[in-house]
Amino acid sequence: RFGLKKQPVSAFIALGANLGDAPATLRWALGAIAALTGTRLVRSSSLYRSAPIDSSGPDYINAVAEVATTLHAPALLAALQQIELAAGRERPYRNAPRTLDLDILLYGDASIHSPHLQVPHPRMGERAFVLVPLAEIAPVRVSAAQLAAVQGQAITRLG
Ligand code: PH2
Ligand code: MG
Ligand code: MG
Repeated sequence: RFGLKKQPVSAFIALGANLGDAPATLRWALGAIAALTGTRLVRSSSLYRSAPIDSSGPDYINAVAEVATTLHAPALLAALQQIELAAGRERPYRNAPRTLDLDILLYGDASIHSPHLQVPHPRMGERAFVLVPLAEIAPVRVSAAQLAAVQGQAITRLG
């Protein structure tokens, strides 16, 4: 209605890269996310380094960012895919090494089960490279049991 603005939703985005200058690409991507229409970057985690999980190639650099956005989830996904493409993302096969991967982890408290978008991200609970940076910026979103379940996966916070 006239005079009322859409309420922003808090969403968490996982960033990952293991080709090219991954730290530089992740920093660039955070700026590109912050510049999206109707979207504010609330906070972002440190950068982390870890070995590929169910993937190959060089070590990954990962981070997690929280945004407040008025974009609905499919529009946010489309915008993130545009940023991936701008970073030279190619998809030769599933879990191939990549210049940039941007995944929606959480979108408010929504449960989304469409062919192209599943939220919460179905594998986030199995991955230290998601849970550790998420716990850094949103400790209430990650339980001690979840962190314990991935403690065998080595992950290094970059200075
Ligand atoms: N992403 C994957 C598969 N494996 N491993 C690490 N360490 N970091 C990732 O971002 C990652 C992965 C699929 O998106
Ligand atoms: Mg991914
Ligand atoms: Mg992805």
